[in-house]
Amino acid sequence: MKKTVSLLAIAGICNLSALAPVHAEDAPAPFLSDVPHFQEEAAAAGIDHQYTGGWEYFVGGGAASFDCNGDRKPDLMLAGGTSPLALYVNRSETGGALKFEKAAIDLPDKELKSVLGAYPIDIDNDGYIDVVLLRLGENIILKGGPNCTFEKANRTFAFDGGKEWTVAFAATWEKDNKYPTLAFGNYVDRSAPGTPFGTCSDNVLARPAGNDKPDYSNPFALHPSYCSLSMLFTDWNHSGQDSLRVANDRQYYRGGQEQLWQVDPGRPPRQYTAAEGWAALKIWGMGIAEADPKGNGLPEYFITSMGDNKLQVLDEDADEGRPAYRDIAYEKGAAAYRPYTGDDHRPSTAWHVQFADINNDTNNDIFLSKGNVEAMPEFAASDPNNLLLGGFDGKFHEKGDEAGLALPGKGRGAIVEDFNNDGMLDILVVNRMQKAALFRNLGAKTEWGYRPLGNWTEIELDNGPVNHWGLGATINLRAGTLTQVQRVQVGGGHASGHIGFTHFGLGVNERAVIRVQWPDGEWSQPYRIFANQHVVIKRGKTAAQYWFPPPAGDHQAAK
Ligand SMILES: [Ca+2]
Ligand SMILES: [Ca+2]
Ligand SMILES: [Ca+2]
Ligand SMILES: [Ca+2]
Repeated sequence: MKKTVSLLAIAGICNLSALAPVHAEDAPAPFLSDVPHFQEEAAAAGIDHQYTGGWEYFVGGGAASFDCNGDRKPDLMLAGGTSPLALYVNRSETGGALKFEKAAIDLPDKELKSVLGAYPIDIDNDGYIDVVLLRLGENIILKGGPNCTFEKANRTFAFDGGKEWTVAFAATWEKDNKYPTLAFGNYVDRSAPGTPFGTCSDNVLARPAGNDKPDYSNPFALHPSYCSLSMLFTDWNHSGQDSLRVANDRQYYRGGQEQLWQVDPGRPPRQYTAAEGWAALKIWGMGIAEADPKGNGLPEYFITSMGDNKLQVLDEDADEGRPAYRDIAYEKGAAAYRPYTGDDHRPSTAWHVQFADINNDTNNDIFLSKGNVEAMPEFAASDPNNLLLGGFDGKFHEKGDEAGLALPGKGRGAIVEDFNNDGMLDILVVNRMQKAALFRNLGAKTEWGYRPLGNWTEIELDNGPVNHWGLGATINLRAGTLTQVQRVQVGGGHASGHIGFTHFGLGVNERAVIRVQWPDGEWSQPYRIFANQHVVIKRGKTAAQYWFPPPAGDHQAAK
């Protein structure tokens, strides 16, 4: 009898271990912070938009978020594929329901179409944010003007938009340059023999010349290129010098891998090699984002893919100064390799990735957009977006379902942004062949309604007349005993980017101290600020300024 019991017990244990989760992320752990609750309100907000098209539009579907009319409310430009590019001007009241008004873009109908992605950046330093449109065919630089007007500036900026299939973009101001360096990531070359497999167009690095206006007439081909879907200028080794990280789609390249290019001023770019520590990684690279949770200037990278995603950290066992990375996605609970809800257990397909403190508890969170490429049978057809909330246990906790984000859709590009200036980040997701979703963050759900999440601050930088928005600047924020670091960047994600306020969660802290490392490396003085305010930091000024959004009901200011 005793023997039987123990055998059963052993059998039970064996069965349990056979069923036991292989990865730590499956083990439930208590999550002690607030879970934000989102309400989908695209239709009510006036956004009626789809990203459409055939094979060439399986990828892309991006969005740009930036202020085009000077009211500091982020406006939206959404890629439409075979549908036209759409501009939505933000009319949301502070803390209220999200509201957008569709506005015209003065471009021929043909040029409004075939847009895959959009990134905002003030290329010519005139104070109006311009938009780089990534297209199937000629890429277009839209020069911004007053009151959300735009004009095509390819000729003005001596920019050749090419005819490639462009999905990726990143920009940086190289040392002492007046204008930004632009990197374009191209996908399959559809005109090459044998296409689509093994026929990737070269990516392009466009460095600026010109003094009165930018001149991009001398682009550099980044060869070899491997069907890129995302790029990010990043100072991976804390050298003060950006490199270019590229995510590539193994579906179409042959003999390719993920890439890191050394981009030193005045010198041709050069790929980091295996001899230097760069390890070949072959994934379906769709999107990149970086964060610096240790605050040591050595970023971690999230790279989206099909199946398991990657969270890379510099390998501490490798020699210093070598770009050798270790994947910690599983140990951190961030692999997000299959749907976390519903009954479709096939692997996921992830696209946009963004780090942000979405519940304002001071821990960095991750938003991932997801959706099947089209109807790939090996991958989940119902594939909800992820909200991975950072826990005080150092791990990420899947809360997309509880947060109200697990709606059906075919996510592509996305924007995580505070659209109604209430200090809580909202989320826009562009869906393929389905309507875009707009999620308003209502705060933490309680028995009596919603209460605000933790404290927060949103910081806008003014770096001066050149690179006004301070791309490449690092914001260090100390609150209590905690330091948080964020870098101001345009690039990465999936075909989507934003310029504007940088958001920080402050938890229970009621004040914080900010220091900015400006793009040229100079450190600002410390600025002391109070929580729950919008802050503008002008380079060289001794005090930070507050910006107060118009109170709800103030229609005068919402003009
Ligand atoms: Ca605006
Ligand atoms: Ca401009
Ligand atoms: Ca958080
Ligand atoms: Ca908000």
